[in-house]
Amino acid sequence: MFDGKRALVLGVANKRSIAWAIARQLADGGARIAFTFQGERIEKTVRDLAESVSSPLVTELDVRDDAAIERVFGEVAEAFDGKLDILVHSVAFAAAEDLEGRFTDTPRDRFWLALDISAYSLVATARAAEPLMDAAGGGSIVTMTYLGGERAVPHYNVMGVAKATLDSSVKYLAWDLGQKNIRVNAISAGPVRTLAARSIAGFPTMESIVEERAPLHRHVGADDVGAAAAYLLSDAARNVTGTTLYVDSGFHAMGM
Ligand code: NAD
Ligand code: 0WE
Repeated sequence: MFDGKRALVLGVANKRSIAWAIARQLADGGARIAFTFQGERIEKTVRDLAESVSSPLVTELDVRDDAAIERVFGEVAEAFDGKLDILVHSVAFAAAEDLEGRFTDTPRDRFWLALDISAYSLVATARAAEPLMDAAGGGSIVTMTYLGGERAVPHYNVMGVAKATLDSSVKYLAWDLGQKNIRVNAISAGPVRTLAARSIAGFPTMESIVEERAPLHRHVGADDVGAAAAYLLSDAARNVTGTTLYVDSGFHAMGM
């Protein structure tokens, strides 16, 4: 499905990362995949995972850093002959203290931190990918979102505001980049047990709520998200852009 395709994947932290489930799908389909990681702490883990899919490029990227974004896309251009077909954006962060207590109490600096890392980073990386995707004759970009950007989910707080910004950015990017045959879509996943999720108090309760109330009565795994991403990133979704695909066992469809 991805034979000869060139992909860049942002947001692998370990083997449980949603980004890694997506990368495996791309690798199984025959894509070449470059990876970025954030921070020395996870460098070895990401390098080992990348090596298992014969990645040509593993490089550090903190998405807050414009100069680093420019450097990384230069490295990607070099690795892939100036072309890129696929960008996977699977990055989010809010200060741990802002994912508990009241949204009302979010201070200014940490509000902007969450939006910078979790929403603006899609705009900055899509812009950097644009010339490489243009050179490839088009491309597909997928980002990860959550229902907490549309509805108030207790404790999701400033991350919800960041996801609302991300969701809207998907639509404006889809409009701008559609001109160059670049598609931009989001996947809204139900709670998945990853590094970013496991540290959240009450996460098992969230899985139970999905199992009880969602039409399919089962919680979501990273593999489920990987399979949906494979569709959006493939030619099967050639006329799909600016949309959100829910991989949440149908939870979002319920009112009670
Ligand atoms: P994860 O911890 O495996 O991935 C989050 C990634 O964000 C990590 O790789 C981390 O290094 C990266 N990151 C954080 N700050 C960064 C920075 N400044 N620069 C570059 N990278 C940075 O967890 P995950 O659950 O796989 O999260 C991936 C995406 O999926 C996020 O956007 C998250 O909001 C979204 N999502 C997760 C769930 C869930 O329940 N796990 C549900 C819906 C959406
Ligand atoms: O997007 C997310 C979580 C993203 C996330 C996780 C962390 C944990 C560690 C962002 N920043 C941080 N910062 C840290 O210090 N999800 C969709 C998973 C999630 O997180 C929640 C949820 C769900 C679901 C937080 C509260 C309530 C529900």
